[in-house]
Amino acid sequence: VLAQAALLVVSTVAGMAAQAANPIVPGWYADPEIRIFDGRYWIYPTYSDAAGKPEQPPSFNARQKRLRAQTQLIWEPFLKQTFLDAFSSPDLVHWTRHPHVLDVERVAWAAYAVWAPSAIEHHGRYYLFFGANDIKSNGQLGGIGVAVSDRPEGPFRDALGKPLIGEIHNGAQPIDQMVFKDDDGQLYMYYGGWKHANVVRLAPDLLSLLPFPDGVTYKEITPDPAYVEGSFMAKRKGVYYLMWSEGEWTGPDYRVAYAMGASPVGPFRRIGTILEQDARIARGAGHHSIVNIPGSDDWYIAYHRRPLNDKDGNHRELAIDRLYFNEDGTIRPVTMTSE
Ligand code: FUB
Repeated sequence: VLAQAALLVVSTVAGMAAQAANPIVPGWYADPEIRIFDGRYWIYPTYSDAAGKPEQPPSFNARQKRLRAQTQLIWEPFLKQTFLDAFSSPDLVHWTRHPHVLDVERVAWAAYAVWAPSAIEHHGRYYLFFGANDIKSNGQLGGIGVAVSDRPEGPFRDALGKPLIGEIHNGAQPIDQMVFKDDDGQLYMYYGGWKHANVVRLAPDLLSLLPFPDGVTYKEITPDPAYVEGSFMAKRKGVYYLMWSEGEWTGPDYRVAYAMGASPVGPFRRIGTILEQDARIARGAGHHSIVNIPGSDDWYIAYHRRPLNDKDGNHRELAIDRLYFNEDGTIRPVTMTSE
């Protein structure tokens, strides 16, 4: 299913093999964001292994103990999620792992639950926005951070020494950020869990927020009561597509829905779902991103899903499938594949 991409990508690599299998890489990963940097595809996912059972809590090192005290959590299933790997490919078929592009050891305020990175190139530097610490309420340490590198494979260094967004605005949990550059160069960041989505404008340094002309910094854009998390923005033929995940993140019905709008800040009109479980292949398919093959109108969706027989909520794997638009700009339901 991915073979055509090898022919179309603006890459110097030619004649790649024809078959790619889903999952695209071994191991537990989730929340993949797919990007193109210098003619190469990049995927930045969450490392998604589980920490163990509540009755058998893992041991903490001194740094984790100190940070856990600040985040007020007793036990967390996300304690192994302390780093981010990235994957790169010339053709969407052959993937190279880039281990530990970000590690909490290099982020003073982050301890675990390092989630859902969003990467963007800006004036020759690479910015990696990430969530950490899974904060539960205001006053706890955690939120959305930003790290910088001269290369897409990192290592990324925390740029602020604290979260860029560490508080709850409009009821939105500060996770699942996605940075989008519009055609006029303005950078927006979409984010939010707990059934609320916000959009903010990034200042030109990408390290601070720029209020909107109406003075509001955090604009709520929750597109639908079913919205849960994992917002993603794409633009095609002048139309803005706000996409997100619905359902329980550990459940089989986790899915992807989308809305369309004429502006990056909405209003957005919900159209429907585009990715759902397939009882023959995998369940819990969600938290996605999409990519356009340069020079074409061919699109792919990267997402995570659960193997049919795996019971651990954190065990998710990465897949890529084709995404097709209809003539009227709506999106066809994705056919999940194993290859
Ligand atoms: O991977 C950790 C969390 O699970 C993400 O932030 C959510 O979107 C869900 O996929």
